[in-house]
Amino acid sequence: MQKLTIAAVASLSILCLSTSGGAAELKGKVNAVGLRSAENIAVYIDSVPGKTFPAPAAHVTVDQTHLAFAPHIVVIQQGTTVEFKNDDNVGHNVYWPAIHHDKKLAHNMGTWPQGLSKPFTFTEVGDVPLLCNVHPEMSGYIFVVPTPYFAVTDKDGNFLIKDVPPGQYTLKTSSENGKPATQPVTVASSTVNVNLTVSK
Ligand SMILES: [Cu+2]
Repeated sequence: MQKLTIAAVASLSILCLSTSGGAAELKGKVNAVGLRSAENIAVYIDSVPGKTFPAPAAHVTVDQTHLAFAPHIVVIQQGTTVEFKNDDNVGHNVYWPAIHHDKKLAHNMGTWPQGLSKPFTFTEVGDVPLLCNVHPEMSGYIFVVPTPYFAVTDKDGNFLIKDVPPGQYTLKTSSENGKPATQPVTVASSTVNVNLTVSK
């Protein structure tokens, strides 16, 4: 019985060591000035010196449902494949007029019916405004960021980025209506609190 307890304690401490591993979490709040809300703002670390990040294997789905893109805002790591899915009983189109204001990266995915999805792999970093040429009122956003260290703010502007290795970074924001903000941040081995201001 006692042996079992010791073994359990030992494995628990190994687990703690391996999950912390010197990594920390970045916890913060975005203060939105002149915006309707602080929700749906992408916050990300723009680079980790000396590190590159392989494209994630997992695909991300952007749905077209009830005549809207869902979720309205998606943040993905560079190289991620997005499955654009039509869940409405009308045909939808997906196109973007530019990526990060570069019109050469405009793309039209075409139009397809309910139940089908089409993949696209985003290799360029930047803001991707999503539109549907069947329904001009539909809009969405994909923010393609260069690292896996990103989050989206909740309705109160809070965000949490987990498992960040120690170092000095630049934290950046992207949002539908706000100007991009940057903030230097030093991450040690515990929770780091950071506040950012995003203005219109
Ligand atoms: Cu549509």
